[in-house]
Amino acid sequence: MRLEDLTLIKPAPTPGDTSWFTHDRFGMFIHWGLYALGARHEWVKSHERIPTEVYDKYFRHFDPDLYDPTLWADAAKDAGMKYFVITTKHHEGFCLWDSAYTDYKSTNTPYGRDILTPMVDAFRSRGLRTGFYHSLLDWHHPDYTVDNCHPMRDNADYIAGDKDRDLNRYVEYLHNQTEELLKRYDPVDIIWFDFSVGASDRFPGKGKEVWHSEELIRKIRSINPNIMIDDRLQIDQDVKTPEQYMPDGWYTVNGVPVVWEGCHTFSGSWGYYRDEQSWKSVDQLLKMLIDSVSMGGNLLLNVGPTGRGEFDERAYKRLRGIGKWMKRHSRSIYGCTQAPLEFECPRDCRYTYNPETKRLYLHMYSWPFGKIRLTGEVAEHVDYIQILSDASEMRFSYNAENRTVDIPLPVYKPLGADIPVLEIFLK
Ligand code: H79
Repeated sequence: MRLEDLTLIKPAPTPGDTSWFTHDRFGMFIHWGLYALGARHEWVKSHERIPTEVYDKYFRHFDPDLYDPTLWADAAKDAGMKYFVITTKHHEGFCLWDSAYTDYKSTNTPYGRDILTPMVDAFRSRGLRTGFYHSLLDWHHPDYTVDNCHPMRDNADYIAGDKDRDLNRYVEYLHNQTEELLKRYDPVDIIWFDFSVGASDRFPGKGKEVWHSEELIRKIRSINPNIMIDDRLQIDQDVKTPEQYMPDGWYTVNGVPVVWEGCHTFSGSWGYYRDEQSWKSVDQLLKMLIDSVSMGGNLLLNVGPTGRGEFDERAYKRLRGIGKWMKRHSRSIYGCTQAPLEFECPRDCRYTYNPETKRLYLHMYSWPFGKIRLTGEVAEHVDYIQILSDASEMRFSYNAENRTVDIPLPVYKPLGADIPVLEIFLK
């Protein structure tokens, strides 16, 4: 078959501009709010049923004296990330920017300053694109009614108070703040809402009717027609967002492959969690990135900064490890997607493919003994092979009768290639 005739999956078109996104592939999620002080999960208010008057201790003590977003932006850039998504507001309701619609914001804490503006400036100045995560849930707003995620879901008195709460006033606040953010920080590249709440036998859910999602999307596009909007307003827009699990193939909706981005944590929680011991290794994280791109998706990898405003050492260690690999291997990530369906991938390996340069990338998750063999259609297209980390030639022999390409390997894995990649130039 000719190279042009092979089957390359392209995701379904969307209303916004996803072209940069499916090229860049790798972004940094940042979860930062008052819960950094609790340091035991961003859902601590809900998990521990903490009333707002008690949770207020974090507001009164929020003073991240070491906050310097240029350090964060450098860390993201050095790790090879191309965009970032920051929690402008998480479920707790605390706002990182100087909103005209609330007093529950960073300027009114002991820190006394707007957090978002210097962050956006720092990341943009380093060439990263900007995304805003914005919580649909709000456990602080007086008009937000109780649902099955709410911290007061077991408090009968608080629940009784729902009769005086006007959820529409909250939704107006949500719309106003969204417009405020998108205008003040225009152009925002991604707006990442989270999430529509399911109904339970005790409480109704909250979805597209409650949020007035259609109207909200219209308002957003009137400010910025190209912006990417996620799927959690209960109306699919530009990107599907599998959270903390790996799809087993290209993410599909009704059988149609779509633009998708997996979001993952280093250690399980999103906000800073001091005592969490379940940190993933650099090797695991890199494989999650490679796996995602090999299935046509992106990876949004989360950092939860501390209450003093820093990424902790465990996060830095992983970001640096990822950056070390990305420095020599990002060519197998940026601009890449799933390989043509006709290509059979050798054992313990993952392909990614750059359709522009016509280069195929073979990621070797284990280093086999003696040789590696490409079989079938792919063997017909091999023009030249090198190890990506050092551009050292890999000689090979093509056998037309068996349709194989055999690539002899040294016994040892090449230095500096923790997950070795063969760059295969196709013809
Ligand atoms: O922001 C991060 C998470 O805090 C947020 N999404 C990412 C990006 C998120 N975490 N979990 N969820 C969204 C959905 C989980 C919801 C619940 Fe439950 C689990 C609701 C019902 C079961 C636990 C039990 C909390 C409330 C009841």
